[in-house]
Amino acid sequence: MAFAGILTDADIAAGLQSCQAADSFSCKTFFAKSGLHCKSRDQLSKVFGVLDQDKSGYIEEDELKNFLQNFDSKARALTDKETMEFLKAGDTDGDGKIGVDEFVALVTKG
Ligand SMILES: [Ca+2]
Repeated sequence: MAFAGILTDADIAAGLQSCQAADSFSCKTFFAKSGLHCKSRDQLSKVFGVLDQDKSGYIEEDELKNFLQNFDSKARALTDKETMEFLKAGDTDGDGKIGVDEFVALVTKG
């Protein structure tokens, strides 16, 4: 199943392949391998809507932990270390969660 009609199965497989081992996840690598980094703001807003599982308008720590499972239900959860690094990378205003603008900036920054 292609993710929100935005990524192909091959894109998703390439992204997941890059972070199979515990503590090997890098959001920058995942976004590059999956091709998310070159999607439009509209498309990334849709992706954000999927990742924001409780529709709070933010991606919180527990949602980051389950990030990979949005792409493949059999994927692993992120470790606490990976989750904190992901949050730190995206949370530029320091409120402890990632908003849509922060998400788009995080994904598309080279
Ligand atoms: Ca949320």
